[in-house]
Amino acid sequence: MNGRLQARPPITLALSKGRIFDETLPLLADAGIEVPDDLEATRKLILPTSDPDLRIIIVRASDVPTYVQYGAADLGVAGKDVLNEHQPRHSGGLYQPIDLGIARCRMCVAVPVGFDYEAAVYQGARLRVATKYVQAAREHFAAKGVHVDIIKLYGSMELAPLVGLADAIVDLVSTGGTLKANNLTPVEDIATISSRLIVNQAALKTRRERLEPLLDAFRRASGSEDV
Ligand code: PRT
Ligand code: MG
Repeated sequence: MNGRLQARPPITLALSKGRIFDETLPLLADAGIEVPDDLEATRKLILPTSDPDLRIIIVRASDVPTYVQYGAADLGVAGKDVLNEHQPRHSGGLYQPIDLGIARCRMCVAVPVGFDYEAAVYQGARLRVATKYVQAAREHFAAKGVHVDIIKLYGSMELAPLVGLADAIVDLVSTGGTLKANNLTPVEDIATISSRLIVNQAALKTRRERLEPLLDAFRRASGSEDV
């Protein structure tokens, strides 16, 4: 032992590009934290912030819980939709203390305009449902007692009913513009969605004095109660 203390990595916050990054920045700014890099212009995946002890990593939206669960990130911001699909859902390691109220949308069942969804469900037809949200769709239709075949897709769900891949989709809707542009209409709401701050449980214990002020800042900036 040479007696030197091992330098600890800065607190690491995992965000995804797009609306989560865009809507988290103002919350950080409220906490006095600026992100100097222009995300559009840089290809960097690790971004410093004005706080030397806080850095941001850029990952796919659906990978945020994985980075936080394994402790590669101390914190992250992820949609409730993503958290609901994350496996194993009830594993330890992930704590969801704050609903940030950002990136809001609804999760819906949608069908082509003119498709009689109620009649199809009433007649007990076996519906084919295309979605990225397999878990949520399964739970929704099981609770209704409707038999469905779920077809897993990774994007552009709106296309599936237009080309005969599925009768219905389960997707996120915010303005409704995408459904409308593809001649689809929402027929059922499954859930309201917003993004949560998630925290690695071990980090919360070992780095509590660093993380608590950040959590408080997020709570204040989002005007959120603990969930
Ligand atoms: O795009 P990528 O495959 O990398 O990942 P992602 O789609 O998971 O990431 P991203 O950045 O698109 O979304 C991140 C999070 O934002 C999601 O996990 C949701 O919690 C939240 N969010 C809020 C949304 C929307 N609103 C939303 N409208 N995510 C996706 N959409 C899509 C929707 O799937 C549909 O294709 O936007 C389209 C509908 O929008 P409207 O406005 O036309 O209704
Ligand atoms: Mg997307």
